[in-house]
Amino acid sequence: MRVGILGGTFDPVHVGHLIIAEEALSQLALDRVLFIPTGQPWLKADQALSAGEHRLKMVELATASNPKMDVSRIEVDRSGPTYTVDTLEQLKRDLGQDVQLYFILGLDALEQFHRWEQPERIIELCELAIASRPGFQNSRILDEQLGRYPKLGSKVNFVAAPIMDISGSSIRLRASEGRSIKYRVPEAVERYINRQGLYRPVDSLPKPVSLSPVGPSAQRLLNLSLARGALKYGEFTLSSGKTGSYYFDGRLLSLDPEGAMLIGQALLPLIRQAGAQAVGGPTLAADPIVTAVALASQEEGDGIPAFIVRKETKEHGLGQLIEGPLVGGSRVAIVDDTCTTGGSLLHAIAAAEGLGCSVVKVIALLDRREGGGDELRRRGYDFTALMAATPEGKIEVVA
Ligand code: DND
Repeated sequence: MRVGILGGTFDPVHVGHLIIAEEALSQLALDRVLFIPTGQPWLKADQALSAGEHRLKMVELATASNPKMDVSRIEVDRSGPTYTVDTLEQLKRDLGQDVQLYFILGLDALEQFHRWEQPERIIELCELAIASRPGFQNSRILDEQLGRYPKLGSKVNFVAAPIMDISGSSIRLRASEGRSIKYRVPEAVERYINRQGLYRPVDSLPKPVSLSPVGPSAQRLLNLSLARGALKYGEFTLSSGKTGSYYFDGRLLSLDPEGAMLIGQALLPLIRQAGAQAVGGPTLAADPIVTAVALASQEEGDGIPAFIVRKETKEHGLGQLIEGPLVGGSRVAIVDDTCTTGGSLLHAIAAAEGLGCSVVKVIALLDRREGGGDELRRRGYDFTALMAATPEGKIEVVA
């Protein structure tokens, strides 16, 4: 089997990418092309990047109508800097050693090839399919790389493609200036960018209203947790079977009148600062929390509606996963009482994103520091906890 790989940041994917993939498919008689959005493009570490899930979704939308184009999330799901060599090794393992891989890349990417991790190994693992880009002279760039890696000579295939001066950065710039990106990206991608508010100029985003400091409210919440028995130290067996040095029952805090008030006061500034238009979370733990935020916002005059995410889709009625007055396409904050592995938060995030919402903030009252917070941040979400567990098993205020 002959498989083309088109790796890229895809922020956003555009017609330049789709055309080189299509040309590689036909000119190199490939069976299919796999688009692989990068997780952490380490050579672009100084650039702000849209969340991996957004970039992945845009590529899915762009390629959905072509049965020979697929999308892989292996790089978005892999932690640490993204190295192509790791991806190629994994694809060889997954697809079988007999698969012939063609890594498709533009000349600008080839110019940087010597800076990549283990270029020699990459040359062993795949062939290169090189498409021309404006401003880059084929021969100079190739000669330079051949000088460094003579073995590249037998691995290079050129793909003739119309030269298009189009790039992710130019599309981001146009979108941020409110200029049209129509026809530069597929229609579904354009709609997604608009709906999610990607690349929008910062000053068009909702402004934070009054910002009260979060730390003192979080400290009062911690004190109240101890006073109400919501937080207890000792030796406990948790539902997972593991033992722990503390026990936290968020319900004893969020259903306590003072606790609910403090939760609203602590979360509201964070939610406003992120420009969220609604706040939701996974039932049951988040139910009183989102209500507390909605109430606090109403008291300050700019009611932020709440919504609840069911564990499973309702069998009757509209079969909906989300309850409440959430408007599809809104900017939302997702909250929960605790974050352990992040599963419930990710479920609620997926539900909101399924309605075209963009998740601009994720908050937990307590981060147990068992990987969930790191996973959320790795996926590009802006995660904040009010309190977190220390390595010694104590709880401290971190907001
Ligand atoms: P880019 O960030 O340049 O992708 O990344 C290209 C690939 O290189 C990804 O798979 C990276 O993981 C890999 N890489 C980069 C750096 C280091 C390492 C690996 C490492 O292993 O250490 P873009 O989203 O900017 O573009 C995607 C591809 O499409 C590129 O090959 C680019 O040249 C090409 N392209 C065009 N080709 C023709 N006409 C146009 C193009 N716009 C983009 N208008």
